[in-house]
Amino acid sequence: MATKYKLCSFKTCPWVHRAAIVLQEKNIAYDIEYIDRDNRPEWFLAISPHSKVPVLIVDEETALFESNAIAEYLDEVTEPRLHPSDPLDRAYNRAWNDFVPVCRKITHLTDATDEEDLAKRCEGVRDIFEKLEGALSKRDNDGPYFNGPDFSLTDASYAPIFMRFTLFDRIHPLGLIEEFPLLEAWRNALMDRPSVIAGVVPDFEDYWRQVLRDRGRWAAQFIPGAAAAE
Ligand SMILES: N[C@@H](CCC(=O)N[C@@H](CS)C(=O)NCC(=O)O)C(=O)O
Repeated sequence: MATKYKLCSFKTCPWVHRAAIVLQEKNIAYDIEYIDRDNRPEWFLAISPHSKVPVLIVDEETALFESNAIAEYLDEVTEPRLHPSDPLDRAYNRAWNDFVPVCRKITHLTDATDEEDLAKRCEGVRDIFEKLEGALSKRDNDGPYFNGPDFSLTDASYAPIFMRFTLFDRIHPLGLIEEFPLLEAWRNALMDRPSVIAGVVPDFEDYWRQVLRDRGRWAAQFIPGAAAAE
């Protein structure tokens, strides 16, 4: 019998998005349950040691937490393998996957309180972009993905971050990613990938904007029609 998977999620969570992309890439059927971030149910708190999503419930029995562990598990049990087959390449990819938490600075652009704060945050993002551009420049191929023509777990790790960056950049263009041509091409390829699109709710961009408004973020003023809606 096929293994049953249920993904516990918040709609905007980039870490859940990473797990969903891997499920999509492998054509694995799964249920998804969205829980209320501000009112997490008892059953969820009982299975998530740090009370965070994602949790992947396997066969209604084992609760896997941590998006990286979930992605690696799914990669081991279902073809096509997304991690490179060469051990050194695989370790190198894992190392860059471990760099993803540093990239939270990119998604936290939404926390900017004014233009000055945003400019400071952009400096941090530029520093990360420089490092990623450096990694991409070491490829001996034309991409477009992290390792080249084949989509990998590392692409699944970074796609959620770049999607959120892109949504921010659309409401308040920063002119930042354009400084890094390899990174921009990688971002564009990730944004077009069907698994990346299918890994979030339909109308995710509208939902993301709504959350920005609901949380009263400074940047919400840049959403087209924001002033008229007030
Ligand atoms: N390292 C974790 C991070 C997961 C994470 O931070 N999830 C956020 C949602 S995007 C969360 O559940 N936050 C709730 C909280 O911090 O209380 C992973 O990769 O799965």
